[in-house]
Amino acid sequence: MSGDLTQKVSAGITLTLCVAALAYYSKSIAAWQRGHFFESTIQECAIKWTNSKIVTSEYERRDGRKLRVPEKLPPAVHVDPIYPDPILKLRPDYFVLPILQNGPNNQLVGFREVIFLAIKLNRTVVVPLFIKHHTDNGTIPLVSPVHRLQVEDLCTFVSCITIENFRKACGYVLHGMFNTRGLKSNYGAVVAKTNGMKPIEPVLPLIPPGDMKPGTARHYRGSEITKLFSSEARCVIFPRPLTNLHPLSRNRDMKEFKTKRNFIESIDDLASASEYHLAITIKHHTRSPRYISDMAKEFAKDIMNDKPYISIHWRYQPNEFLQRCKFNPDGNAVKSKICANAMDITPMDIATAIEERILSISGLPIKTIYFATPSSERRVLSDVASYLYEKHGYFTYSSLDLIAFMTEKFAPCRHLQDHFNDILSTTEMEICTFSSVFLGSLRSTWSDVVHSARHTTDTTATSTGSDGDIFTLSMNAMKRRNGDLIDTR
Ligand SMILES: Nc1nc2c(ncn2[C@@H]2O[C@H](COP(=O)(O)OP(=O)(O)O)[C@@H](O)[C@H]2O)c(=O)[nH]1
Ligand SMILES: [Mg+2]
Repeated sequence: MSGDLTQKVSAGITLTLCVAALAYYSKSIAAWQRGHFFESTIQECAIKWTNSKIVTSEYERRDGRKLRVPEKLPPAVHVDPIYPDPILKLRPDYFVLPILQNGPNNQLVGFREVIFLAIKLNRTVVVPLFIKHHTDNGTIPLVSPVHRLQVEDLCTFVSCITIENFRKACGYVLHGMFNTRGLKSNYGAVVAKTNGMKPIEPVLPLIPPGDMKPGTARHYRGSEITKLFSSEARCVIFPRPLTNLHPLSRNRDMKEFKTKRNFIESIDDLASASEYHLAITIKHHTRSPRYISDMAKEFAKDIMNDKPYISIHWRYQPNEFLQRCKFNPDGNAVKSKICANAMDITPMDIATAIEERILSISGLPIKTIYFATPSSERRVLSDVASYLYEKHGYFTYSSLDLIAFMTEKFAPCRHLQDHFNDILSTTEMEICTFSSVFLGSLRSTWSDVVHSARHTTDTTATSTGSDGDIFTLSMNAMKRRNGDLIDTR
């Protein structure tokens, strides 16, 4: 039956592609008959992904161009924020530039931390460079911020400038670096160089001063930010932000928030807001780009027939994610649990976990599944899908369907094709965000970002009360199968 399902899925994809090709060619023949073949075949990209304020070439550097520091440094000039009248207007001549690292969702989580800090320190946020995931090789390594967030949503909330205006506003000089990590002493100078700027001193001054142990990160609370990081240095970088800041790394209170749904909407709100409240508002304003959300909604409507669906994220590829099992110097308990069990979980265990969750939801007849996973895990996906189809007639969709959908949509969009995998992953995250129920992968930021988006997005479809973690559910199914766990269902 596994073969049947695979055949069914590929037959579906082939059919979709054939219909698309037929539609395309019949249009072309009609155009040729009308005598204007050439004009009509050059289709316009219908996806509205651009933002007129963001110059793609400044963020993607497609030609591999290295930025040069001007020989004679021009004086610093005043620059306006990207949107002139944001809700939270911050000092226009003090800045913080995040230097992002790791995978796309680590970058997003880190960026949120810097926004929090910028608001507390009253500094304009520099919209930073975003990097592609290391598995996304062979493509341009940088991706414009317009493919990672809805820049307008962020920059009408808080003062932002672009990276090229940051250089101009700083006279091409960096003045300091927040001292949040134990880094090599030349780190600041290297960052300055890659951004076409100069450090004010050969070793960029640290804020606060003092050496940190190599490889360590500073953890701090919101209430400590002003004391630690206030400075007269105007143009400052924040190296490799991630989860240093306490309130942003917690997902608690989410349920309470869902019912209140009161974001910070004015500078007066900010004065009385809790740190948690600010953190959640920042998450709300750093959601995925609207064109990607729209594409996810269209996929759910047109391809998954607008049915209520459960989404799953399975992230445990042996050759990538589980490689981090080699490094667990602190003996982190959650990580140890994943490393000890992930390889023994079978597709049948995952299918059992999904089946049990679907059957436990009363009042919502779910028969449709979206299974998100990196491409190397498609075998797991196909076995899970066949089991659930055979036993219950549940129909599983996955990136295979989404790829076919996006390939057709992106045919006239040359620029988007260059970022296909990056956009594919974000679109899958959006499909999970809008699902009725979501089962994510423990210790994956991809899943964590989806969990928080489900709480900070306006949608009626989501019912976060039944959300959970597919790893623990599958591990329990495995333990019951092995007789290591008493069946208490
Ligand atoms: N298309 C797709 N890509 C995935 C999926 N899960 C992980 N990836 C890939 O792995 C990257 C996730 O890295 P990151 O954002 O750092 O999250 P984390 O590694 O799960 O904590 C994504 O950018 C994708 O390239 C998935 O379900 N679908
Ligand atoms: Mg990662």
